[in-house]
Amino acid sequence: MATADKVGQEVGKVLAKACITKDMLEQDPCHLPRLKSSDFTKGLVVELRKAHGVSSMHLAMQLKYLAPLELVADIEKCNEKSLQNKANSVWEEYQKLSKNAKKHVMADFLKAEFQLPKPRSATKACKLCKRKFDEEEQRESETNMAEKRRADDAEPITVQEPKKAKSDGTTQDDPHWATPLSSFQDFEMIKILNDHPKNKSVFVHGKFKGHEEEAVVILEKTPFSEETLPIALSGETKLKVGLKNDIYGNYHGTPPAQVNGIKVSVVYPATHKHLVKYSQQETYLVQETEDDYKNITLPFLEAEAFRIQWVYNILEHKTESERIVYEDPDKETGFILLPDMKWDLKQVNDLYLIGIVHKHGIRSLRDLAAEHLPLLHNILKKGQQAIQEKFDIPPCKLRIYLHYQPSYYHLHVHFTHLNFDAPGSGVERAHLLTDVIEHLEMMTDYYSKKTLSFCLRENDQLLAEFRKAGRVLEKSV
Ligand code: M7G
Repeated sequence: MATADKVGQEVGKVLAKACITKDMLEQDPCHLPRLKSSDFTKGLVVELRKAHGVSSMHLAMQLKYLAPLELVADIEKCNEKSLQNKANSVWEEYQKLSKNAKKHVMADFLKAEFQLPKPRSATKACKLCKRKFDEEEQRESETNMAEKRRADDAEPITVQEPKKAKSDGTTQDDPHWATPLSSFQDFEMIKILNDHPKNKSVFVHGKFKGHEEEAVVILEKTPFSEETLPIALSGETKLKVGLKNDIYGNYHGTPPAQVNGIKVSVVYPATHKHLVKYSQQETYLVQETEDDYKNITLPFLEAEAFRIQWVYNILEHKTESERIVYEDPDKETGFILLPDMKWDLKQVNDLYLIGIVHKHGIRSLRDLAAEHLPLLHNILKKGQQAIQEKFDIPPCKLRIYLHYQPSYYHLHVHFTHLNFDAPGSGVERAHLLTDVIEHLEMMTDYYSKKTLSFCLRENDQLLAEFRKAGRVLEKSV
């Protein structure tokens, strides 16, 4: 609640000054009209950032959506490295609060009397923010110093550092696909890879005109949320009658854009493995013994595993740092807890977070032994605590598990809401963290010895390897 209080006070003050109404907060800010300049003084955002540190920066970003265009330009020029990234996350920050916390924010907001904040040094109420701000400033200045040192140390003839080639053939210099998309203009659909009418999602293979790289796009209709229902059930939703018979009616409804969003995930450039992963295929259950792992799986995944650069980016705070829900930085037992790519953070009943361990070299469940128990206990306990604090969800409403096989071979734990039928939470793939802990407590080499079952798909190369070794039960014996 302490966090919600803090957010409440800050949001309240700033929003009141910016003349942002309760209604506006309940809508997706991208759809709102911008405020008039006079409502919003130039420099306010910067002042707030100085005064309150990181959490005000989040606020600033929310305001960015509402602010007059010239101020937006100003915010963008702020020269704060992480400012742009945070911009995209600020709305999520507010959305992530529990219903109660949101009410809190609102209450503070409605009764707020605006006062320009005192200078940072005089701010007592925001010690935490100030500390974060100081740390961030220090980190930035260290990075700048390091960059400067590198430049100073460079051979005089080297004007620029040589561009490093990445494994996908592009260079470090901003490949075209590094820019976030703003629409699907120029997208050319090649094929529907898979279609899930039940989940209301579709997986599409395509390309962008003029570019060679392939893309996988996943479109998914999102669940309704209590907060947006009043908009969906208002005069703004147009209804076209399909059938009316006595007391029964069917309609085709067209709700306003802000409650009509879909979740869009894009893998671009997508590799052949991604296309296989997202394609519809027959699946087969295999039982992997200790020997199968050593002779078939391990050599295969050493050669073939998915790139895990995205994991290192998260662990090194290069990407998604503003989305981190909790971090324990300990090198042995620490981890980062953050929203899974699959969760849009719009509602907690499909909550999906992942805890990624700081320690390198633990590929999967198979590598776990009793020596990892402190790490696993820590993830379980601190993960539960963080989710309770942040989202008001108790441990008894969480499904906490590891996948075997995972797609990415750097140990991570899935945290999903019990009410959510998350993909991959079935018995052939999910292993409850509490069970894993207990098994290791009983027997340290449990997971290197145990025969583990999992599904493989028709086009999966690993299935071919199991078939080659005669290890797929195609007929009953
Ligand atoms: P997994 O068990 O290795 O494979 O889980 P799965 O994807 O087949 O389930 C990896 C988890 O990481 C999945 O739940 C992914 O949705 C999630 N994930 C994958 N990527 C590339 C990202 C990412 O870039 N950011 C975040 N936050 N989550 C990701």
